[in-house]
Formats: sequence, structure tokens, C-alpha cells
Amino acid sequence: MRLTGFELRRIAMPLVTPFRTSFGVEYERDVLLVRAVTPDADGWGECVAMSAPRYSAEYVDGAAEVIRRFLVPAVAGLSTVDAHAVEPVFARFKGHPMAKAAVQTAVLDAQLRSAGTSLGGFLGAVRDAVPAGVSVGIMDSIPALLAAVESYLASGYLRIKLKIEPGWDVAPVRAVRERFGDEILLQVDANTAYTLADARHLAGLDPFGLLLIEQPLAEDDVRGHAQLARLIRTPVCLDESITSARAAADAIALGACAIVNIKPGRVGGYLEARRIHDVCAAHGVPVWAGGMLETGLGRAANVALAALPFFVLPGDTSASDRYYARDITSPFVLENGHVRVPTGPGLGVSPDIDALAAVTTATEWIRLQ
Ligand code: NPG
Repeated sequence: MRLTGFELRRIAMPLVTPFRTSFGVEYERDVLLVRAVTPDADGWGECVAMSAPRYSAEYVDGAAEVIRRFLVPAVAGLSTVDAHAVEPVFARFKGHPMAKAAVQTAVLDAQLRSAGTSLGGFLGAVRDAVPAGVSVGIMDSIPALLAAVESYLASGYLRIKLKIEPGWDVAPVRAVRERFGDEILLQVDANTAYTLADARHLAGLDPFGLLLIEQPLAEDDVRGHAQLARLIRTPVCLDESITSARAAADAIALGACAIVNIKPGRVGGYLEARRIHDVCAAHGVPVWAGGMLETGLGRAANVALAALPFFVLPGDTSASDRYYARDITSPFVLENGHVRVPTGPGLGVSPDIDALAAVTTATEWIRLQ
């Protein structure tokens, strides 16, 4: 494939409600979109870095800089470009998986649109719809939380994930169980907010039959997670710590996780995400698809990934209206608690020109030839 150039487009997407996690509150999603332009097709990649480096070391302005300064020139040096070819040239630059994933996904989308192949087909999807979970932010009060959970359950979400932090953990979980019963699929996500010294406190979640506790300890505390896993009954799931297929294999070997969250942005793209799926499947470790408040473009790709065989738990693959009143693509909607896997070429969805224009704050064109 020959590339004409890349467009970097910044968009500002207002969230329908503020989203609070243990690392901060988001009111608006600041998204960097990468468009790979070829004579045959355009491909899109969504960079999931946030405005500030609070989930991981990456942030949007930094990702844009890495893309224009290092990644695009690396692609320009290739004689033929495809998603596999960019991996080794990107590997020469340390870190920045979200920036790499955005460019690689744009290239992959262009390649698949030219070939008429869907991303799901390319990755090995085996389902035409995936079960949808929803992530519920930290709230100001238990009544506000219960009202939010009630409305998500009424919309049909099949699994609830509660964001937790010290001071907002056992009580909200207890309240949700008391109100909605033991049958609902319930899990929690700490985004690294605890230390191993909190093990006894976290064991207080044991009676509530949670599916999992996600990333209670620091990103680099894999051994701590292995120790914690022996002290609590709730299965430990890793997110931030799983930065590659090798990291997944190591964490599994250490007994640090019983379940893995896969986010392509965190691991450098969909090819590595697929490898993590395969490593986990080989070890019998279930996986599920994470989310990072993606627009329809990123969501389409996540939903395709979530249709792989070993994604056995519902993902953070919510409907578009969980986050956005108006998405930039045709919206993903819930159908019996499921989201349909796109079947068209590439991502299978394209941005609506008017919707995209309405949220664009900056564009930059980088010509390759
Ligand atoms: O449904 O897209 C979604 C968001 C799910 O809670 C969610 N994402 O830690 O997993 C996470 C969290 C997140 C959001 C992380 C934004 C980083 C940025």
C-alpha cells in the first residue's frame, strides 16, 4: 500500500455526564484522530490518550508530537506500508503505545478497506454481536449511584462495573448488591488506587460475589498483585500492568491475574491485542475488552476485537449514548444488551462529515509523497 499522507485531527467531544475515576474527572473527551490517506481508501485510528498523563504516561499533545516527529517519518521510510510492516519500525521508539496504536489502526483500516475485509474478519471474530457492560463512575452519593445503575440496567446492560477508590468501595458495592440482588454481573475497577497494605480492607469485598477487581495496585506492582490474589477471594484482573503479550505471560506465570482486560491503545494496537488474547487463551485466562471513552471509530474496532473467541466476559463496549449525545459515526446501540459487530470493510463505520466538523478543534496534514 502507498500512502499519500496522514491527517491529525483534534476533536472535543462533550460527555453526557462527567466521568469520575480514581485518577480524575472528565467533562469532555479530547480526542486525536489519525487518518491514513491512500489513493484507494482512507483509514482511521483513534488515539485513546487523555489530556493529562493520569491513566498512563501518555497524553494527547505528547502523542501528537510523537506521531508527527517519529512515527510518521518511520512510516514514510517504508517501501510498502501495512499494519504488520509498521510494528518493527515503531518498536525502535520506546513506549508511546497509544500513539503507535492510533497510527497502526489508521494504516490497518485503510488496508482492510482497500481489500474489502472487515476488521472482525481480519482479527478472527466469531460473533456477530458482543455483550455490553457499562462502567459507572464514582458518584457524590449512594442514591445517585443507585439511580445511575438502575437506568443502565433498564437500558439492558449485562454487566455493571463500579469505579472505586479508598472511601468509595465496600459501601457502594454493598448498596448495589442490596438493591439489585446477587444475580447482576458486578465488578469493580480501582485504577491503581490501593497498596498491598489495603489487602484486608479489599477482602471486605469478598462477600459480594464480584466477577473481578481490576487493577487495585500500581501498574508496575505485578508481584504485589500476585500476593494480593492470595489474600482476597475476588479474582484479580489486570489492566494498566498488561502492556504487551510478554507482560501478560509474565503476570499469568506469577499468579498476578486470573482475568485480563485488553485495551489495544494500552498495548500498541490491534495486532498486539490479538496476541494477548492468544496468550491468555493458551493459559485459560479469560479476557474482556476495555474501553477508553472512544467515539464510534474506536468503539467499532473494540467491538470487532471483543468478538474473538476468548472474550468471554462482557466488555466496556457500551452504546455510544453512554458517553455522547451525538457521535461522529452512526451510533452503536444496545440490542438485548448486545452491540452489533460491524461487518463492512475495515472499521465498518465512517465519520459523518458534519458531525466531525462540528467537534473539530484543529487539523494538520502531513504529506508523505
Ligand atoms: O466504557 O469506554 C468506556 C470506559 C470504561 O471505565 C472505563 N475506562 O480505567 O478502564 C478504565 C477507564 C478509563 C477511561 C481509562 C478513560 C482511561 C481513560
